[in-house]
Amino acid sequence: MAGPDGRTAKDEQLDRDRVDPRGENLTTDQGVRVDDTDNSLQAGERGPTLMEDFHFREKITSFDQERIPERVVHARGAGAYGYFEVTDPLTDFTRADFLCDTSLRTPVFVRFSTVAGSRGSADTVRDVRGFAVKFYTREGNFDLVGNNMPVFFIQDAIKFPDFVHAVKPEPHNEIPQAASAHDTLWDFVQLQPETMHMMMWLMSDRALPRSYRMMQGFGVHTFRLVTADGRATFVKFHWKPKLGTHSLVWDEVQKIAGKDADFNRRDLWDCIEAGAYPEWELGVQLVPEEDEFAYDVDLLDPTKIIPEERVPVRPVGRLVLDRNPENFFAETEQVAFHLGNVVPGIDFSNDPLLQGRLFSYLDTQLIRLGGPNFPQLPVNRPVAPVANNQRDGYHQTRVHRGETSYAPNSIGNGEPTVAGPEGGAYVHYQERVDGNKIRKRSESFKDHFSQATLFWNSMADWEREHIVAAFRFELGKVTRPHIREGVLRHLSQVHGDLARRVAEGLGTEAPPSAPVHEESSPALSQANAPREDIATRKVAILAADGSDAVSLRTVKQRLSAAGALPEVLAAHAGTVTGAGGESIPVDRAMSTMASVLYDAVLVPGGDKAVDTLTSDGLAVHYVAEAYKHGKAVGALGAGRLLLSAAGLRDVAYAENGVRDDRGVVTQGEAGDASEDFCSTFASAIAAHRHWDRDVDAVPA
Ligand code: HDD
Repeated sequence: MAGPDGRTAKDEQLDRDRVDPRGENLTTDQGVRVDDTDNSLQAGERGPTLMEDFHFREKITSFDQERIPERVVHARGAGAYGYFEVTDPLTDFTRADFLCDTSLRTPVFVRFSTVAGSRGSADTVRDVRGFAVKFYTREGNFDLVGNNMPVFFIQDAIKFPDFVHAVKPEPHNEIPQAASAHDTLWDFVQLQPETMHMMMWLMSDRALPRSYRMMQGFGVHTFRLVTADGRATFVKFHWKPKLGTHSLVWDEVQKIAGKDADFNRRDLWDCIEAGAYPEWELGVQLVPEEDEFAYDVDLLDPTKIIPEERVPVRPVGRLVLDRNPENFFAETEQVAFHLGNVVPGIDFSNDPLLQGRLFSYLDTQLIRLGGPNFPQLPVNRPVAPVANNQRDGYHQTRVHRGETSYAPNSIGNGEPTVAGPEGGAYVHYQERVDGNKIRKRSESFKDHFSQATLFWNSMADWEREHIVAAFRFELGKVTRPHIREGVLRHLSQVHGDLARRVAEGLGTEAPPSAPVHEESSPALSQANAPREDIATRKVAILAADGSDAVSLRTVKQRLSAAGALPEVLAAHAGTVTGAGGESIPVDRAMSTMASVLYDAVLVPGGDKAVDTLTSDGLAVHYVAEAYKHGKAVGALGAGRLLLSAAGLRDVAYAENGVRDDRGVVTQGEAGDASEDFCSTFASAIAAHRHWDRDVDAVPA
């Protein structure tokens, strides 16, 4: 599916759809050239506008109707094209050829999103992130519409409108935007304990991804893989980011929401433009049909995981995003995902959340994209050929030839004909179903707390601290005491320690807690994410007139060589003059950026420069804030003085040689940055954050 130049069938198809008005004369939609688009047609210079001004009317009408309804949920998003390659074929489990044939490069479009906020809301809010992948396979489109958390808030799709109404801004005043910290969400939670496992994820750092490129993805539900001879295996899909799973912190995300509301979107765009292509590994957890009841959780319950330690995640392929869309509206806004888009070899389970989604996505596209022909939009169109008797409707762009649009027919040779399984047709898995029609939740869905406890047990100390702080913040914003009490009652069933610590922050007592199990799943902790790579990490180098240009250049080159993105910041744009009279180009003025937009801060030596920086409150703040957020902070020679000016008092600095004290890396000697300094600083950045610091005493 990829040409010799790596271009996919989807790329070729999209090329044919593109229009480029550059270099053309301005015309109306009817192709008539226009002589003036600045002045409407009037009866006299100061007279009224005339109805016959067709250009004016067409231009304004088109503008008036530019907007389509934003998505009810996941309105805020960013997308990219790329490809998927299977590395370990699943031939024994499925007939889907994109999962079996290692020579295929299947084109994809991926859209990441937040859930609750409107289309214009900030990227960095506490929320679940959507991770929706459209595979344009040779056998039709397959959509894997997942999230960055492996479970969901509710067990049955019929509760989805209730949940979404509760988490969205409150209906009387439309406040708060893109935030779960309000009464209605927590009221729902206290009355619906099945939310508790997901609430643990939502209150954890998983809800604050550093980058879309650094988050996991999950298909959430149990699906089925099916072979050509009709044998099925349960499957759960996992995406693992090559760069590891990393998060921001709460104080940081709140500030970034103001400093750069497009933080995650920009990050995705910039990295793809720079050729640093985001990559994930696709993994599967496979459960034979006969083991359906072998676990203490029901595989059909979307509020549960199967711990990786019990069923390992088998890596099977890789996803690479290597091209930004050309037009946000046409592609990212109009892309239409649907769980019902499956290809032969992939089938559903009876998960009641999944079953309901099978209805909802198609339904929503019909209203959002205005009728049944949205699969013809370029971003939605399969690369597999489409032929059927569906006709007409709003926005029909195809000109169907022939006399017949029905089956069976004799006039048109009976075409298009059905293929049958040998011809590659989709055949539904023949599951035997037998039961009474009832509205009743299965008894096997009843345990709402054990896996919330599992999650808590699996966290590192710093992750627990962040979870406690999140619950305190969110419940602290809840105005009705009975809602807070209701949630605390649930928390006491998750873990007594959690409930007690949250209650303390709310100035109240936790209800008595029952004993809980002690199992944990190390795979759930971000503390166990890979931490070797500094690729695409952003480093702020603080400079002023008199900075040691030699050491600055050395560190910058070393970091860049490892794929990091160091930038020189100074009080003003342009250049500063180094200690030896060198001209140092400034990438950005300090005031246009902020410490929270970087992964690390470095202060080169140079007495005069450090003097200037210590008396610049903004520079001091860059260092203090980076330290408080657990980031790597580096200083060479006199640069150490800026660190002390920033209040980093309990830190041990190098007197000579190099010292790394909990991610604060210093070199005693003035002069060029040593090899040791560069590599120690790089490791401190790769560690992502350093939570063993006492950050409370540092003002920022
Ligand atoms: Fe959903 C969008 C993920 C439950 C109904 N959902 C949407 C998107 C993602 C998810 C990633 C954005 C797709 C895009 O980028 O365009 N949704 C999930 C996951 C769920 C889930 C992982 C649980 C496991 N969703 C869910 C339920 C329902 C919906 C139970 C309804 C019964 N979701 C929708 C929707 C959306 C949507 C209203 C809004 C816009 C759209 O579909 O295209 O139909």
